[in-house]
Amino acid sequence: MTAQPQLHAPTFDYIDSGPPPDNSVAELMAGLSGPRKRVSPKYFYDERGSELFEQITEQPEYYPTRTERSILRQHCGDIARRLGRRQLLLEPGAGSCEKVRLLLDSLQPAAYVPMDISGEFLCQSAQRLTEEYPWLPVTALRADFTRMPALPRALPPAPRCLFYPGSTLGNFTPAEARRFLCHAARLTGPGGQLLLGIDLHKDHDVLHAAYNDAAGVTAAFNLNLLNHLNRLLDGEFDPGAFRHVAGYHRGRRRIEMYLESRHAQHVRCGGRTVQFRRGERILTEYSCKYTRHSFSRLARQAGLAITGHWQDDAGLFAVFALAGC
Ligand code: AVJ
Repeated sequence: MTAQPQLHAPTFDYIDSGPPPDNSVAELMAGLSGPRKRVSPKYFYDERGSELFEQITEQPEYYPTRTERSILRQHCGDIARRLGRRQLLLEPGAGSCEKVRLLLDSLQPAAYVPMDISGEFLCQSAQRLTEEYPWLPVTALRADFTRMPALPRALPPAPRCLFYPGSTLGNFTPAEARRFLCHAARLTGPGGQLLLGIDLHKDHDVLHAAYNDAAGVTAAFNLNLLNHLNRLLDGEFDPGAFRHVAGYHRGRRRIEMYLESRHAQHVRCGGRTVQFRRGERILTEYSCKYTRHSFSRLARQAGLAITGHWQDDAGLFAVFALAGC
């Protein structure tokens, strides 16, 4: 057991950079009115959606979360050697701050900065973490990382490392992912590093099953989006009139998830009527999969080089360390 730094009064700080401008109604109606209807996957995560996602991670077919955890648990010592200790550890979209626990004892960060747009949930999760790790200064930041120009000046001066687990980068198209990596590199600054969880390209059937679990939890997660839209848009979506569709696009190496209209219908929402043809789809999520080669190419395009790579024996998932090149 590595020596714990001097215990001192746990320092917990919560910085609320204010709610991001709420243009969700305009954004949603624009997506529902276009020729190819789409809704951002961020709208999956209302309270029920977050619960359903936790259930997805327990399904036998959905391997990413448990595989990433086993990689972090098994290689935390080597990861800490590669990244170095006493870093300022940043985590966008930290939510429950679950995964970082697997690294804290090895990484011994100088401080931890979980960020998330859902302030309350983040604050509770971060405070719980402070109680369990009294030696770790925690500054929880309510912010939309993708819109954040700079980090608060109040943070301790230490080399920065950005932790982005769960293959959440996969929700971005490669162009958006490149922009995200450039933004992350800018915020971590010179000498900064990134540690990312990336789901790997693999056998079609394994991927198909992971997004079409036998228990139907992913289908419920996808359909629950319509309940969330009804609340946000004062809408009349009937989840029963849509069906869950998820398939792997081999050419583009991504899972494409849709809600498909079972019959022609008119839906009132956002003060307007949206028409659906029978079989018409709403794109709800891309989940891009990478190979080591395709990910290193993406990283290079963002001015980053792979400095560390850890994956499970079956080659299902990988954790990459990156630094500016
Ligand atoms: C949280 C975005 C990584 O794409 O695998 C799980 C979300 N969607 N099942 C993923 C998700 C359907 C998940 N990410």
